[in-house]
Formats: sequence, structure tokens, C-alpha cells
Amino acid sequence: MMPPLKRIAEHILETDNFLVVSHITPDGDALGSMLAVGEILTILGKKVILFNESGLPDRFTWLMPCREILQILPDTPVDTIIVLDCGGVDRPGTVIAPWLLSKTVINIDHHLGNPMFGTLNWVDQRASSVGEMIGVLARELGIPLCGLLGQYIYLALISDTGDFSFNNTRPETLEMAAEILRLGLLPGPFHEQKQSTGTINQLQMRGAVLQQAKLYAQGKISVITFTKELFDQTGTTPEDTEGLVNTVLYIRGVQAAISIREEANSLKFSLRSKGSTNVQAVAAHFGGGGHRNAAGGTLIMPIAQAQELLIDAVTKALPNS
Ligand SMILES: [Mn+2]
Repeated sequence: MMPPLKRIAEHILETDNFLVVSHITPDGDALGSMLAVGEILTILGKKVILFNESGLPDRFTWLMPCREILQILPDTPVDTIIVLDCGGVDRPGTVIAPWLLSKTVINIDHHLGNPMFGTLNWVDQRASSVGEMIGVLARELGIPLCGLLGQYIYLALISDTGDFSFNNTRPETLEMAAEILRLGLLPGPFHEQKQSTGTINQLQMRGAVLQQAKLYAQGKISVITFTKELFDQTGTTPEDTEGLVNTVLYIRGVQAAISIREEANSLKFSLRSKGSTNVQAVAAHFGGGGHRNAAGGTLIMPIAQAQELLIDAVTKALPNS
């Protein structure tokens, strides 16, 4: 059987009208890979619509995509939907859900346990990011990783690898980054732009959260929580919490970090771990998903109860416990 990459490349060349979607509240990989596929399809002369139910987060407005990201379904024809960085068919949200059942779907992803919900599926759990897979797709289609395409792929690579520091950074990942640099991307200004998106409110909210950080399981688990009250007091939103869980993971002796935040009608939790501690299994137990060292999900219960459940489950996932 033809490998999924080749089948997808062939399908793309034979099809005209695309819609590209990534998961709700997109991160740098979801957005970067979505914008990159938009570039590739445009270069190939295809019609392409980018869709994300929750739109472009504020911290990414500097990317200034040349095209709009729709939050409502278009009334133009769509033959194929390309779904990126979604570990489950529910991840793109409820607006697009009926279309995912009725149209041709290409599922490109790197999450553990992806249920292969597409008509064509390309799932590579070893890939650092979906962006890295899209870079491989661009090579297959003979499109160089320069200009905006290079920027979008680079954003995806650095976002999912913690600036090339996590376990998922492979030689192939760095080779792709090198290729993008050779074709003109300047990492200094790029990182500067990506980092310079914070606000004083965000900094103060994060300071308050870190003040309350706690250790459990003899110092092996760190926990931070974000309450609605704190968001209101500091004029911040759940989006301003991005990445703080990594700060508490890197406390000496900590093996896993838990972050819990209150949203309108639910709690979102994020889990991070070092080494062999598999937080994907913990997240999956609570209906979520992700990767071995970075996972998350949603819970509907009081924050204190969620904290207790998660600490208990993560403690059991620690080595030798
Ligand atoms: Mn990803």
C-alpha cells in the first residue's frame, strides 16, 4: 500500500477546494501548521479556507497571516478538509463537527492514541510537531521552506519542542530548522517577536499564581491553579496562562507538573513530566490526551476536587510508586 504521505500528496494535487482546520484554542503548532498548509495550497494554485472555531489568539497577531482565519463555516464549496494537530475528532470544535462526518477528511497528527478519524490518515507520533510533518509534505511536493512557509513551520517546531529543548527534538527536527535558516529565516528577530507579546497584567497574574505554587508527593509534583477570580482581578484571560506549567516543572526534584485553570463552565488541566513519567495516560484516563511528557484535558467539578484527583493519578504514574 502507498504510504500515507504519498497518498495525501497525490490527493492534494487532484483536488481543488480545501478547508484547513486545527484544534480550538490553537497553540503555535496548530496555527503554524495550519498557516503552512494554507501557503502550500496557495502555491499549488488551490482554493483554501482556514478555519478555527476560536480564531487567532492575541499572542499570535504578530504573525499577521496573509489570509483570514474564519470562525464560521464558509458558503463556498469545500471538497476536502485537512485536520491538523487534532488527537481526536472532537478537537476542532462543534461548528465544524457535522462537516467532518460528511466530507473527505485528511487527518495529519502526532498525538498518541489518535483514532484515525480521517478518510486519509497520517499520524506520526515520533514527529516533534505537525509542523515538522507539513515540512516533509512540502518537500514531497517540491516546495522550498522559505518565506512565510518557513516562518510558519519554524513557529510550529519551536512551539512544540520548547525551543528545541524537549525530548521530542530529533535530528530530523533540527535538520528541518537548519534548512529553514539556510533559506533565509533569522532566528533572533523571529524569537524576539514571538516572545514580545506579554503584558504587565499577565506578568502580575503569573506572579500571583507562582506565589501559590505548591509541591506534593515528597516534592516530585508541582501544582499551580488559575481561578476565575484572579483572571477578573488582574484583567487577564485563560490564554495568558500559556507555558507557565513548564516554569514549575523545572523546579529541582520535580518529576511532573499540574496546572488547573477555571474556564466559563469547566476546568482545563495541563500536565507536564520529565523522563519516563507518562502523563498522556493520566490525561486519557480523564478523557483528555496529548503526548508522554505533555498532555491535558477538561474536567467539570470543583477545583479542589480536580486537584486532589490529578495529584493522586499523577503520583501513581511516577516511576517506582
Ligand atoms: Mn502539536
